[in-house]
Amino acid sequence: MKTIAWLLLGLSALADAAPKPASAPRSGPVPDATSALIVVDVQNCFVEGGSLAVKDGLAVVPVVNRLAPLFANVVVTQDRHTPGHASFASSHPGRKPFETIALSYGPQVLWPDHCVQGSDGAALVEGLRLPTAQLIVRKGFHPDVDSYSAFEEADHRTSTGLAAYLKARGIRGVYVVGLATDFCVARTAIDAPTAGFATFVVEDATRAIELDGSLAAAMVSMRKAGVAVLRSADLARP
Ligand code: VGL
Ligand code: ZN
Repeated sequence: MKTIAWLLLGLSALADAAPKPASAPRSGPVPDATSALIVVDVQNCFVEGGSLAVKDGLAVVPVVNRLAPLFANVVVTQDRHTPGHASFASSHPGRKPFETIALSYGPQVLWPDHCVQGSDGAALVEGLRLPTAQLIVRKGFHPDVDSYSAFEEADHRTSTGLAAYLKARGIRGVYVVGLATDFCVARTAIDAPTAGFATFVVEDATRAIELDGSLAAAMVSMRKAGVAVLRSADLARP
């Protein structure tokens, strides 16, 4: 038993030591002129020290920065709430953050105050390097309606205009990264195939809030919607 364990350990050490080809063959999709990278909500309020900090949120920054140069089209989203927004627990007397309540458009998780328009928390994380970003979509700015998705607000009626913008620019595939995997990344990714886009989520360029199994549920919903989940190492240079 012990011998087998050492043998396996030895084999894996050998594999680690084996020289890797300079450009390892990659099996994943190749971003081209018809692809867009959508960088979701990489904002101060969602990273370490923020009012709705996602565990390890800053870890997405170097991965996103490495991915961005592979894309001719980069779109950024920002959660931008009014003070006293309906998604804030503080707007509902007696309610606490992370409880769910019924709003006119359906169930709404209540959050700590976050990403208030004009606040430092709403600003993009400083280390984000997206010099070629061509559009910033701000969402969640209607006082009574939340918007996790970059395509459509939570009332499922109000469009952000993003699908039309991307189509007008000839985009056919979107790669979604950022924060948080189980809320704004997932909702954006889930809406994209319906809008007609081939959709990928680059998993290691996202981090989750994780509320009562929300990450597992989001992964199931994304797969059901036809979203392909991959890792940044799978992406080939165009
Ligand atoms: C988000 C909760 C509330 C997100 C935004 O960006 O995932 N989550 N507002
Ligand atoms: Zn929000």
